[in-house]
Amino acid sequence: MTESNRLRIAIQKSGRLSKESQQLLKSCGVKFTVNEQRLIAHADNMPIDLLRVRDDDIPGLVMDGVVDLGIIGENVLEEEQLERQLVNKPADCIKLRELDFGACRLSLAVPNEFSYNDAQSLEGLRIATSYPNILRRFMQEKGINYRDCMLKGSVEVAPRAGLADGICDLVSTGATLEANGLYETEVIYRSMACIIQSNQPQTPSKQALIDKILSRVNGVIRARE
Ligand code: PRT
Ligand code: ZN
Repeated sequence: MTESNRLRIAIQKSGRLSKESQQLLKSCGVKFTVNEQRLIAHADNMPIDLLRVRDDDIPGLVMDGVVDLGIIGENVLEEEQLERQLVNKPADCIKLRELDFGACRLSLAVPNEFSYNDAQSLEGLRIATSYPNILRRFMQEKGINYRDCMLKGSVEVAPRAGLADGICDLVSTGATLEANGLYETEVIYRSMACIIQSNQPQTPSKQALIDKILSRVNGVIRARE
């Protein structure tokens, strides 16, 4: 029995979005206690269950209607949407709003000694990334041929390790690029955290709860501005 009368919200279990996702929901009046060992946290004062999962799983859980809402970086949402479109899986959901945390950009970067003029400088080169679909879209738009080097982590060390000529990775302060002798050449996607809803039909009571949460999120963010 996978249907539930309780609203299911997927948030990142542990990582850069988890504290702020929990804080946002608490500021909206959702009372819950997280047990680090548990996947699910039940709210005490509203019919809401929080699912604490890897961020990469959140868009798919929402698009498949397994959960009703998710809090996720737009970068991960966009990448999953492009991936699902390729393999004909459900790729739709409703972006309720952008949030006020999780700011970063997906950028191309090359070693300091690389002489870069424009994106054409990457023609025929190998680029390490965890975002192959967003990278492909950008390179196709520019008409540039390149080769992939898919890495889920440690993307920034790929050029020094001789695995790739450049990288396409998330940047916020730029300190990681600098520490690895790389410089940023193009921003290909700008991202914030966002809240998304499954496009499955909701019962009136669940939709009313979603509307209430969203209106409180709007209020919380307005007050923080
Ligand atoms: O375990 P799980 O799969 O859930 O987490 P994760 O390791 O995949 O993700 P996590 O927690 O690192 O990031 C979650 C989300 O936070 C990302 O998808 C982005 O939406 C957002 N975010 C914001 C960032 C950054 N800023 C960021 N700086 N995610 C990653 N980084 C990394 C980046 O990959 C690079 O290694 O930080 C480094 C660069 O930071 P600077 O400050 O040195 O430029
Ligand atoms: Zn992840």
